[in-house]
Amino acid sequence: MKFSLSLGALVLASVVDVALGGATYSRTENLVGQSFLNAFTWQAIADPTNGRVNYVTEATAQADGLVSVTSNSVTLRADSTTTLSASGPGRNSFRIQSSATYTTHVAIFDIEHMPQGCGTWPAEVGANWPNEGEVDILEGVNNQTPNQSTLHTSANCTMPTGRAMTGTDEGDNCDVNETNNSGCGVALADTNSYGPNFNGKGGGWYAIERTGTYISIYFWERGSTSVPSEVKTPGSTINTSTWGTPAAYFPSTDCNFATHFGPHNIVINLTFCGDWAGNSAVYAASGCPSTCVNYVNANPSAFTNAYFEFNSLNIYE
Ligand SMILES: *[C@@H]1O[C@H](CO)[C@@H](O)[C@H](O)[C@H]1NC(C)=O
Ligand SMILES: *[C@@H]1O[C@H](CO)[C@@H](O)[C@H](O)[C@H]1NC(C)=O
Ligand SMILES: *[C@@H]1O[C@H](CO)[C@@H](O)[C@H](O)[C@H]1NC(C)=O
Ligand SMILES: *[C@@H]1O[C@H](CO)[C@@H](O)[C@H](O)[C@H]1NC(C)=O
Ligand SMILES: *[C@@H]1O[C@H](CO)[C@@H](O)[C@H](O)[C@H]1NC(C)=O
Ligand SMILES: CC(=O)N[C@H]1CO[C@H](CO)[C@@H](O)[C@@H]1O
Repeated sequence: MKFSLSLGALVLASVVDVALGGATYSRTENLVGQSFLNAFTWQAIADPTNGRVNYVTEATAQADGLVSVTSNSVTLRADSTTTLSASGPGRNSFRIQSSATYTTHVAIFDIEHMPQGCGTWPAEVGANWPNEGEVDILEGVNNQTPNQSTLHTSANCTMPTGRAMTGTDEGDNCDVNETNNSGCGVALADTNSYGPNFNGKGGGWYAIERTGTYISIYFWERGSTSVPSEVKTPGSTINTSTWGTPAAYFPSTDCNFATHFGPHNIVINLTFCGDWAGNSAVYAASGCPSTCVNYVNANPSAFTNAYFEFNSLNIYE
């Protein structure tokens, strides 16, 4: 299974209130419950990553109980009751994309639960992929590492070594062509940032800050004493220079951001198997049984915990 919380590109750009070097921002969206859901559109499309998945419409998701909303949460899940025919479509799941696009911005995701289980994967992206870039804020597979944040770009975008971040540099070349789609990833240091550990803690906060000269990813687990109060209880303004060292830091030193990153939509998706999670070596290393596709077809109850629960999404520009 594989799920993503990504920012990629599509259309417009709302702008902007930036100060230099760590910045202050004003809130433009406070998305909770129904307003969170309303900010996204459902994409019942073929999975670009070739997963054993069937992305459904919002109407189908509602009818099948794959989406639920309360006054303070949104839950998005995959089907966990249907045994699939090998010759039929994949497991029903969700792929939603923000209607708005973002350039310079901060997004704070308060996440209670993320998909876990054998065969899962989450992502943000740009339309004209990879030419407008993609930032995978959170991406993981099969309960396993990598729990990483990654940039995917066109050619001539690299990251310097020795960056000021708490995560571990997993590769400096962001060019998808030269890295077989891997891009430049940073493994997060906090072992509670992903999978069952994350869920056991009651989740936490992921945040992205994108400016004209850097992209930073922050993570704080629930209960952390270092989570800034303006992240824990989002208000009308934030000042990211008070947030400490980011988990992952991607500066524009050797990457022209203007030519590598366009306006990005937020994409939240959950797929099974496919290019990464279903890769036989990756799948075998995760200790999951059978082959990925057979497992996904035959074991609906294994996907009971394949869900995202979001408490809120606050956007600042
Ligand atoms: C989510 O969608 C983005 C954009 O298409 C893609 O790059 C990413 O791999 C997808 N992740 C999953 C889990 O489908
Ligand atoms: C893709 O990368 C290969 C090297 O891995 C290079 O030879 C080729 O020119 C690149 N193609 C493009 C379109 O950048
Ligand atoms: C943001 O925080 C930094 C670091 O504490 C501080 O120097 C700066 O004055 C703050 N900016 C604003 C507008 O409050
Ligand atoms: C690569 O990017 C640098 C700036 O980061 C620029 O100076 C250089 O001309 C670019 N090279 C190519 C081949 O586009
Ligand atoms: C590139 O990735 C594909 C699919 O993820 C994989 O099948 C292939 O072996 C990889 N190629 C290289 C050279 O690593
Ligand atoms: C939860 C988890 O898998 N954490 C891992 C994140 O990545 C780092 C670096 O690869 C590992 O050391 C952690 O164990």
